[in-house]
Amino acid sequence: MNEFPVGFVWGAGAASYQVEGGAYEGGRGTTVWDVMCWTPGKIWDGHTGEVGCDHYHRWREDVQIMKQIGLQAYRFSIAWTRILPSGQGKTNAEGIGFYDRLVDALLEAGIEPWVTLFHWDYPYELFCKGGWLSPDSPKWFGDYAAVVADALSDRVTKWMTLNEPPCFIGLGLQSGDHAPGLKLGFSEVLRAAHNTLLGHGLAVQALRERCKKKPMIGMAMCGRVTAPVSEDRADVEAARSNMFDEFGWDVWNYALWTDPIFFGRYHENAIRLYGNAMPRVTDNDMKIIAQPLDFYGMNIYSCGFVKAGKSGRPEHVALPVGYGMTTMEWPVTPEALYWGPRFAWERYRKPIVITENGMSNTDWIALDGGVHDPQRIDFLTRYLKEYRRAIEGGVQAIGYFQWSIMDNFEWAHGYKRRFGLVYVDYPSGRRILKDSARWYRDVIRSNGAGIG
Ligand code: IFM
Repeated sequence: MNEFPVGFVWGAGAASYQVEGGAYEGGRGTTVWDVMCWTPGKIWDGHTGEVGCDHYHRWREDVQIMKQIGLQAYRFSIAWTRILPSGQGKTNAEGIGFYDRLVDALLEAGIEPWVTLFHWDYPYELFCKGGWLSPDSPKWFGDYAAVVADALSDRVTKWMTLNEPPCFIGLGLQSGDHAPGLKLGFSEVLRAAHNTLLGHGLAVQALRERCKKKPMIGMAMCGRVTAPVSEDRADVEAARSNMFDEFGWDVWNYALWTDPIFFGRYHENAIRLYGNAMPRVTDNDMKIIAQPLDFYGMNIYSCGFVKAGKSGRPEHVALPVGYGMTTMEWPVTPEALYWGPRFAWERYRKPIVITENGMSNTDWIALDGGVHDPQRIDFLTRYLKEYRRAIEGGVQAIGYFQWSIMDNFEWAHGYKRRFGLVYVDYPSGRRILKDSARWYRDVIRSNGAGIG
């Protein structure tokens, strides 16, 4: 198989706080990321998302660029506080109007909108009321989902509830590297995690109840992908076990999140290890969380490797000295896009969508005026080949979203990391297609055959 399956979706993504800018315009309410950026020393070089890529003003041009690249789908997130400036209560017509126009322009350009409800820009007013720790937080999120469904579901049919809960809970509430910058104890971290799962469930219910067109619903999850050092059965089982059965005092195990969603229960190893730190869970909670989903969105950038140790337990295997890495200092491990989808498919039997994959690179404008990024082309080619191998091996996978359509605000790293297919010259706002954007256009045109 050279091509990907018929109907496979090729897209790229971005998130509201990372690209929009217009932070004080259109009635948008304050978010925890605004506050994080105002806090000295939190973000590299004092950068903020106040202007971002100025997508809030340049969205028409951006849609045309997406069209030029031939994107079939664009994954973007809604800024909760553009819709509900306080996070709940009064809606903001101007904010809804922004996404209304964006959705219309995308459809007009033949690009399908894939909407993420929450990609980390949590309403500051709700944070002050307890944020994800509040027992009311699931309802706040569910109510917000209902408002968005009412506004956009006559045209939008692809939905993701949460983007990467391990990040906004783990980095936001446990390590404090991301907004809101808290360092909570583990039982509170788990309580907040449980509330996000409940919020996810209520949002799915709201979408199913209110969408005017039949929705396809998933979320965009991340976690620790593990690959075996060989295809030996014992190594493969060790890797699978490491990915789903090994828990630490953090939130990076996929199963912590998606076992409740797909199986309606927490993993027994988590329950055993965390003991009294586990949240009090009712049967009704699990009914809410385990809403049927249509796809499993995975954001995958790299993986670790294990082998079967003497006791049969997974043993970590270090990468060779001098291994390739991106400017995020993430290892270049294309196997992640084989083993991640394969293990997830085998465990949950839900169609996979790679909702993020890409790399940050040392891109700049060359003397000839172009932006040449052969590393990104090589990186994406390697990863896509592994994804195709997984599909050939029987994994049901229905889409791929490159991260990101354009360079953007990379959270605590500010603008120092460039992930885009499109280069953004921040002082002028000028967009320049990188070589990888043209390469991706050919990949899309050939339904993946172009990767060789
Ligand atoms: O930029 C982020 C994105 O917001 C969430 N997933 C990982 C990307 C790269 O760090």
